[in-house]
Amino acid sequence: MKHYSAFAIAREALRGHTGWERAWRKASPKKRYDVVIVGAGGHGLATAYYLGKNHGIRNVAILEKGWLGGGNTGRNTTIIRSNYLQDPSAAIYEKARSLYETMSQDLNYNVMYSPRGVMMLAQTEHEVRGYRRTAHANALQGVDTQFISPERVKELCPIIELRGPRYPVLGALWQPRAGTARHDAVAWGYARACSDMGMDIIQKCEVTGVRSENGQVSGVETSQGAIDCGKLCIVVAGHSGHLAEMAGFRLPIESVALQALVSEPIKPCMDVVVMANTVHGYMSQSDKGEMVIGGGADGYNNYTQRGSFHHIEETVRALIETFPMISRLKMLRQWGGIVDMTGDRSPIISKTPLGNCFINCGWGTGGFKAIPGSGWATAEMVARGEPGPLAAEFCMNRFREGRFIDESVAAGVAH
Ligand code: FAD
Ligand code: PYC
Repeated sequence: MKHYSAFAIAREALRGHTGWERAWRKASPKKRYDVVIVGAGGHGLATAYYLGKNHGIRNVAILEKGWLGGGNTGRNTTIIRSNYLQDPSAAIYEKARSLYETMSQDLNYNVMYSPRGVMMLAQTEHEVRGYRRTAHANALQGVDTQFISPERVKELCPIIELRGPRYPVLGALWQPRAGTARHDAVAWGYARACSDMGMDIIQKCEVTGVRSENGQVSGVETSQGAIDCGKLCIVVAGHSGHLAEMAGFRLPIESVALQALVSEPIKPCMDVVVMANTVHGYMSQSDKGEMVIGGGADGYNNYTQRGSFHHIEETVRALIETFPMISRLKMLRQWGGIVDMTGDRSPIISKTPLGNCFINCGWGTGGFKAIPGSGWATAEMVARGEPGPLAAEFCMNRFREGRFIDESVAAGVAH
């Protein structure tokens, strides 16, 4: 793999950009792999990357039914933060956030990580108490957050109206090192590094069946033929229930659409991310100048990977209370992704009833921020056959045993 650098850009500029090579190889399936990963989203690719990098396992295929990064990884609003309440969540999201800090150097790929700060507005007394509690918990967990006053909110984000008609801003939970990254660059950066390690990324390869013998997976059926494997790892977000059914087990997961939209580009007006969970909206400004906006998840289960008019209206109407200046903006486009939601709003990183089959899912509305930490933890579980400390609490047995990791507030998006 050629090293990307300022020198390489200058060299290519002088020779008409004819020397760039493909970022990842086009691969066809081999008969057998040590590990097959289903799903080339951020979590599947990061799992493959850390399998190679941390555990030396490189005979790996990543199978993707569409194009890599074309699921939720390429459809999210790129918010990265680790201000969760429960200890297992803070540990994995903070691990992920810290890996994001050095990801561009680690992958030699600019993922445009921008630690611009994220604030979650407190707009009711209940939220004030909740976010103060989170700030205390984060202090004990080593996650740098503070509860800040309305005056500080206004200083950090001058376009906010503190005295909204229904919900005044009473303060905010502020994480200064949280921020955003370019979502598809994260997928592309991992893909390039995986391909460089000799792994096969096979696009347009849908898994249609899981073969098993004596409680062990022996391989998968795909739209490009049968593939044998030593271990199988399912990382398909909104399609997890479907894949689990193929493998013969059930998951405590619901699939719903989550939507977002962007405005026309405008001059820089906001250099932090703001989430307003009471009115159900959040907003940041992209490097292109578009206002990136999202709201709550659809209220009914569905697999429609697209936006809807009532969602634009509800989200924008709510946000205008807190950001009156957006009332004059034109909206450019909207889209949706299918998110996989568990009852406690925490992910599943787990062994399954099949001995050599593992699953990573349930990130719901908030898994972009977790990609590197999740990939790290899942790779460790797949390599060793047992979850390590980062993943242990996220096993699916917690639903049978009643050991929920309740993050419905920290999820930050209304469900
Ligand atoms: P995906 O990226 O969806 O990857 C799964 C892949 O599996 C897909 O590419 C799919 O095609 C493939 N697949 C499915 N079935 C099969 C099959 N049978 N065979 C082969 N391949 C298959 N999170 C945040 O942290 N911050 C945010 O700001 C944020 N905003 C969001 C906004 C929206 C509108 C949406 C939809 C989500 C948002 N999220 C956010 C959530 C985040 O996007 C997801 O949690 C995360 O991207 C999940 O990544 P993944 O790799 O698990 O899934
Ligand atoms: O988890 O921070 C988040 C988030 C914001 C929008 C969707 N998810």
